[in-house]
Amino acid sequence: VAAHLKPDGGALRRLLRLYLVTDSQLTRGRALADVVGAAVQGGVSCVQLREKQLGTRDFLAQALALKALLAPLRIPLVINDRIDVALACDADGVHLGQSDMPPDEARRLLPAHVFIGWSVESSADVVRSALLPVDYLGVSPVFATPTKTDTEAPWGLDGLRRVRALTSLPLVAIGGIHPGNAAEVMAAGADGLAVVSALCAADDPRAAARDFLQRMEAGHV
Ligand code: TZP
Ligand code: MG
Repeated sequence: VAAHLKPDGGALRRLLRLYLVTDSQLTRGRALADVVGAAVQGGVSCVQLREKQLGTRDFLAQALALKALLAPLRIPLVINDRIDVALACDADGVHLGQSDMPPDEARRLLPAHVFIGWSVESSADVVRSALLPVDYLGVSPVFATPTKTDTEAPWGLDGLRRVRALTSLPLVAIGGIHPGNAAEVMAAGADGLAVVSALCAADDPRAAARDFLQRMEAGHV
């Protein structure tokens, strides 16, 4: 990640390829930084800090620790939802859901080099995204998942194909993704896979990340 340039579409697509989204409640007692460190050794290309249960102070402390880990490796750190925390830790990106700060407001508050991801849960959201200052879309959820249950109906692979046809923005698929479905999700039009449990809860997060990337390559996508 260049110091103060927002990655363009092509660079962003590459950075989003294997996108770890954290949940420290799923790491089975291991420190989050250890799990993230192992996963990036295995080839994770982007990390989003998403910790719904943490208060602001602990959330910021985690953000600063991950930033220190990832910046020397040129792996972008994305902060879920919290613009203030993103600013405080000099994050590379923020990820916004449909109930979070509207992208226009976030864009006004953030430095120009910080990229914005936006979760789309309906076709209307995808259409709306064309008018918004967002840099990639999270297609959410692609499959039903116990990790997040307060979602709209899953898109499925057909839905992901429909989103692909509606937008040229980089697309990250999220929800129920594991190495066994990685290739077909990519083939349906995703530029990257966003993964919580299949990386955070893996026995060996480094091996799990490698497994994802091998299967994505084997699928020639
Ligand atoms: N947004 C849509 S689904 C989801 C989020 C944060 C959770 C995905 O978790 P998992 O464990 O990768 O299915
Ligand atoms: Mg949110």
